[in-house]
Amino acid sequence: MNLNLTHKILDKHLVEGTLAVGEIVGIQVDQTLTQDATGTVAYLQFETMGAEKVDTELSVSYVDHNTLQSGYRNPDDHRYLQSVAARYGIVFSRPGNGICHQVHLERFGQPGKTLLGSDSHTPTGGGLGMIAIGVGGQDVACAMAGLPFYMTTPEVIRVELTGRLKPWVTAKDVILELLRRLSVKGGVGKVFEYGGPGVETLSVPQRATITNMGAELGATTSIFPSDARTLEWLELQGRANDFQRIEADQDAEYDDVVELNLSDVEPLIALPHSPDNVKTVKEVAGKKVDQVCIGSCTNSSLQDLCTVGEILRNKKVHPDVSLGIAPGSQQVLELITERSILGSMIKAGARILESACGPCIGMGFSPPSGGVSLRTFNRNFEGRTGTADAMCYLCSPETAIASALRGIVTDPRELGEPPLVEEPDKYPGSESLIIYPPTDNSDVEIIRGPNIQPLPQRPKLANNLKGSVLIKVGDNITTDHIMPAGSKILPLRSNIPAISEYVFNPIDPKFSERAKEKNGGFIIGGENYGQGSSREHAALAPMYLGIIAVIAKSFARIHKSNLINFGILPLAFVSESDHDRISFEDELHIGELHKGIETGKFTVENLTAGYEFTVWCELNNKEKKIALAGGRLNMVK
Ligand code: MIC
Ligand code: SF4
Repeated sequence: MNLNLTHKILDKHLVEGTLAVGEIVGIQVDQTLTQDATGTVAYLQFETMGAEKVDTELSVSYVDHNTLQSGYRNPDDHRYLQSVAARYGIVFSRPGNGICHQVHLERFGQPGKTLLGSDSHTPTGGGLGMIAIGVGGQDVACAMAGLPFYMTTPEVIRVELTGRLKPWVTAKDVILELLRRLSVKGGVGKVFEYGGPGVETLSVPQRATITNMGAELGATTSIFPSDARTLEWLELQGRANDFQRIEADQDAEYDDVVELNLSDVEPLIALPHSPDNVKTVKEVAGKKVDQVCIGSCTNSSLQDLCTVGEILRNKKVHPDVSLGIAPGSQQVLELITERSILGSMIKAGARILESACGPCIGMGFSPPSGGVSLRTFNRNFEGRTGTADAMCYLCSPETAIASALRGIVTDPRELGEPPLVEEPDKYPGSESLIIYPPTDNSDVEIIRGPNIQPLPQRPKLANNLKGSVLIKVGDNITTDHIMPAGSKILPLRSNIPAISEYVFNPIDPKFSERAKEKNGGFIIGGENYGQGSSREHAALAPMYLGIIAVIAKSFARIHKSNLINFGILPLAFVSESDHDRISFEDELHIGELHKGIETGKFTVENLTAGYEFTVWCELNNKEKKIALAGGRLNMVK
């Protein structure tokens, strides 16, 4: 046998197709997760499928993104989610219980299983040896209804780890090193499978930091083998029964190999405004810092917070820095309280935030105008902090806290000996905020508040499309540009007409108005269009505004399938120079669309400038049907 770990797990779950790079395969999904910001739409779609109960081994609905509850909207959403969970046999993790990925790692993840989540950082589960993939809510809804998940078989890249991390160098620096080398597009169509002698030097939470931020590489997912360290973690969590040893065969085959000597990694930091804009901390040292945030699904484990708390012991945060700390889960919060870590943080002057996504998604704790914010998070896209001109840097908790103490970007190695953080004898179950569904769900009523609006629909695909270019954007446009989040907009996630007012708001506040005036039209994009989150709203709201097609140089994986699922054609330029030729407000016409869906080729007439160009859209048979139906919901119905 010469199977790599990825193929071993996929093979066991294969229900359709063959595992050959580029081929479409159908995978059986063991577990699903949703979070509140994507969950309401996912469950609204699930409801229309008419299933009696979820058809998975485990489905969990987390509330972690929008926990501010300013006004009735969020609590309405939470109540809807809780009632849907009880109705359909889904475990419900209440607000305050923690960030979905951290809690899932602690309580539910299992080596060798498949997990589909309506959040792009679902690959965190890869730290436990799972195939964990982030997708749009509609894919999760289908998986909950027992349908397979269809995907293009990715390449499998072996990341050969050797050596051992030096003191003060962390898992965060490892993934920043990969982002520095490979860029935010470097992982598109790939799975990063970690192996080699360096693996056993990393704990499960460290591995999870690395697989979590594999999302920033654009990867389909990332995975570590399940070994003695995995067993150790599951035993501490009281879940040894969930353990299964699973690793690649000795002579496993890979599509490519990346070598990484852990001993060579240095403390690194990503500069504004992209996670791949990486420099060594030394190069940036001395820069004045206004704010430091510790937390997020990347770096909020017990180990991370204990390290931070120990460094802070008997010290004081610099007077010019505001330090916010959000523990990743109730379990972490419970343990740092017991171990007097929380006390040392409070005494040092930290502001303790709720166990939730919080500042990572712009839900409070925004930096001041032009402020420098150092965050242990995974994304530093422009405006994501909630302050349009803030400068957001991404680094390890060690670098962040050293900088919080000194008031300037500081290499943590200047702090002397690193603190010793011991594992507890046992992690507490911490299930007071978890609600298991009742066995008899027959009289559970689904509760909808006025914020829960029905989903808009799109008619079948017409054979001719005409419209004007409503916006033309460059490379690496993120879903945060297309459909921003933050405390003002996030509460509108269950109300598509209301949220659609904010499409492209950070780059063109008049976009929505113009789209409505013109009855829709085209979006022109550059490379890696739609990178970042899994939010379907970045497709659903443009669909509501009448967007017919996005014509771009290339697309990010999750966003591309969200576009198809909501009846928007993701068309790619055949010749990149056609991107340069096209102008804002040009009138475009595409004829013979139905034939184009079949052949993958379309001719676009630029009626304003008087020329034609070719675009392509390679769809598998299922996607062709979805595109013709005007979206997946129409088809499933
Ligand atoms: C993010 O980190 O961008 C989010 C918020 O978690 C998104 C999901 C969302 O927009 O609700 C993601 O990563 O998919
Ligand atoms: Fe939440 Fe941030 Fe993680 Fe997204 S990246 S799940 S917003 S903590």
